[in-house]
This record gives sequence, structure tokens and C-alpha cells, in this order.
Amino acid sequence: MHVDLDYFYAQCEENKNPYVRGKPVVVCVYSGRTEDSGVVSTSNYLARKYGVKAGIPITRAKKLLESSGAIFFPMNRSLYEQVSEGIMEILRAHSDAFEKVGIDEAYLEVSTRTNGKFEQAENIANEIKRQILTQEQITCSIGIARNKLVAKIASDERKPDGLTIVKPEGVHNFLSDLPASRIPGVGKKVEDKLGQMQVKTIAQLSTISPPILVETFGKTLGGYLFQAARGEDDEPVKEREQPTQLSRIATLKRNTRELPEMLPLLSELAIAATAKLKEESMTCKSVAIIAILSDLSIHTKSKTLEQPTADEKTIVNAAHELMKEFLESMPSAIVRRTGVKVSTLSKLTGQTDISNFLKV
Ligand code: DCP
Ligand code: CA
Ligand code: CA
Repeated sequence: MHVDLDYFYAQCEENKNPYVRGKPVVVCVYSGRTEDSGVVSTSNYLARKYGVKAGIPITRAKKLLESSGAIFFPMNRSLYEQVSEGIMEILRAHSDAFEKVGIDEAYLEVSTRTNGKFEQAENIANEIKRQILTQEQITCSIGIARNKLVAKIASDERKPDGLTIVKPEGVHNFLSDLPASRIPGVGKKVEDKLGQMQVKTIAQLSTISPPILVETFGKTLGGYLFQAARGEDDEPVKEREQPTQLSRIATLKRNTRELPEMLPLLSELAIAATAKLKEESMTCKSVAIIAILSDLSIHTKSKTLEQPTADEKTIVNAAHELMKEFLESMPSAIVRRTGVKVSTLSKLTGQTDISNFLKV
């Protein structure tokens, strides 16, 4: 089963700001250079009717939506991460094995709990939809098939709030007329090359011989396209391994050893590392700062916390303290890049822990 949340960031904004319902909604990544510079992260389906979609410049979106009453939001990643986390818990509970593949999608192995019966998988899918809607007011689209590839293509077939079941005997029919670009990994570049070979649909792709695919796309991609055109895929649903540490690194505006000059960036990195920690439902027991000096030498300084935490303030303060100590211990250090690393991670499990954790 592949589950993908519908117009995810925009749907989160609709829920948080109910007054926007019925209007085009656009979530923007402002670059900060001029007032409207930046790109669209995503938009709701109404905005998409005007041609506004992920990746287009904000200025273009504003023109397309002129006098439509559209509402523009800056990206609020921590909100979306919180909503996502609640949903992933629901999905995990309905799976034999669970693989999150992004903030808004996941694969669920359900073969064991359904005895391989598609009817039972359909029941699970409907139950998942109901729970996500009740708990997080979010709609999703689900694809069910005998492998990840076909399930993923199926989840994209009827959006929003779709459920598409492709039984093994139906794979060939399902795929045939779809454009080759519906195959995951087939972007603009591959699509263009296929176009030059007169290949538009998946059925047409399946007529191209392996040597030609390999010659055109290389061994890996060529081999993948050959199998994908036939709906073949034997990748297992992989439980993702838990990370043991997380870090965020960035370059300072200019080389410096002035603490006040570094603190804003250091705080930002600590906050980003904490956000990731929360996304993974984890805590850390150690915090470290990373300093890459003007001579490109790399230094770290770490400390162990009194107790495991995912508290932003604690982690930011620890990073500040460590950088202060580092600069004092290295009187000649001129810092070029800086980072924050959290380690000794552990997983928070159980519903009560997670809800407590969200209040932190
Ligand atoms: N995203 C982004 N920039 C992109 C694509 C996506 O910031 N170029 C973000 C915003 C999306 C989220 O990732 O809400 C999930 O991406 P999807 O491709 O699944 O798109 P949506 O969920 O927005 O829409 P759909 O209903 O088509 O799945
Ligand atoms: Ca989505
Ligand atoms: Ca997605």
C-alpha cells in the first residue's frame, strides 16, 4: 500500500486557517531577496486550476491568481511536520512493515495481516482514511498493488481522496495507457529522451528492447525502465533504520571569531536539528558544535545533557555555551562554517510519550 497525503502543506494551512476554505491557497518558499522572490512549494486544487503548482515563481503565481481572492502562506515546516508525525503513527499501526519516504508519503506492507487478500487491504485503506480524517482532518490517496512501484503509481491515479486497487491480473491494463512520466523517477529529462524515441505511454515503453534502453539511459536506469514498464518491482518495504546522530551545518556570512556574530546562525542550525529530531520522534542526550575554521580544519566540542531531550531551548543554549567554550579554548580560531550535532538518540515510543513530547 502506498499512501500519499493530498496537497499536503496547503491542506495543513486550510485546517489551521479555516477562513481560506473555498479560496485558492498557495504555500510559498520566500527567498527573502525581494518581497515576492521565491517559488511555490505547493497549492490547493483550486489554485492548480489557475495553473499554479509547485516550483513556479511566486510572482507568476500572483499574476495567475490576480483578483481570485487567493491566499499566500509562507512555508511553516514545523506545523506540517507535526501533522505528518501524527499521521505516520496511524499508518505504522496498520502495517506489517512500514517505510516513510517523505513528509507526506509512506509504504505499508500489509500482506501478512490481510493474508494477501485485496478486499481486506481495501478495508484497511478505508479505515486509515477515516482515522487520518478524524484525527488530523487531512485527506489522502492510497494505492494498493502487489509491489511498491504499482502501488505508488496507483496512489496518484485518483486524487484527492482516492483509493485505487490494482490486482495482479490488472497491472498490464492499468499501466498500458498511462504516460511514461507516471513512472517514479521519470522526470522531464527522461521524458524528453523517450519522446524523441516516440515513446509516450508505458505500453510503448514496454516495446523498447533492453539493449536500446541500456544504451540510452545506462545500465541502472535502463534496467529499471524495462522492469517498470512491466509493473515489476521486488523492492521490499524497508523499515527505516533509526539515525544515531543528526547534524546541520552552514557557512557563516563571513569568517569570524566573534560569538555574537555566530549566534543567529548557530541558533538556526540548533532549531533545525531539533525539528528533525522531533520529526523522527527522538530525543538526544548529547549536543555538539562543529567548527570548520578558515584553514578548513574541523573541530568539534560536545557535552552530555542531564537527561534526554528534544527541547529546542535546551539544545540552542547548549550549542551557544559550547561555541563560547570552544572560542575561549582556541584563541586563534577563525570560523568559516559552523554546525550543530545531536547524538545519543533514542526513540520515543507509545502514544502518551509522543503527546507529552509535542507539548515540549
Ligand atoms: N513540496 C515542495 N516542493 C516541491 C514539491 C513538493 O515543497 N517541488 C512539498 C509541498 C507538498 C509536499 O512536499 O505539499 C508533498 O509533495 P507532493 O508532491 O506529494 O505534493 P502535494 O501533497 O502538495 O500534492 P498532491 O495532492 O498532488 O500529492
Ligand atoms: Ca502529496
Ligand atoms: Ca508526496
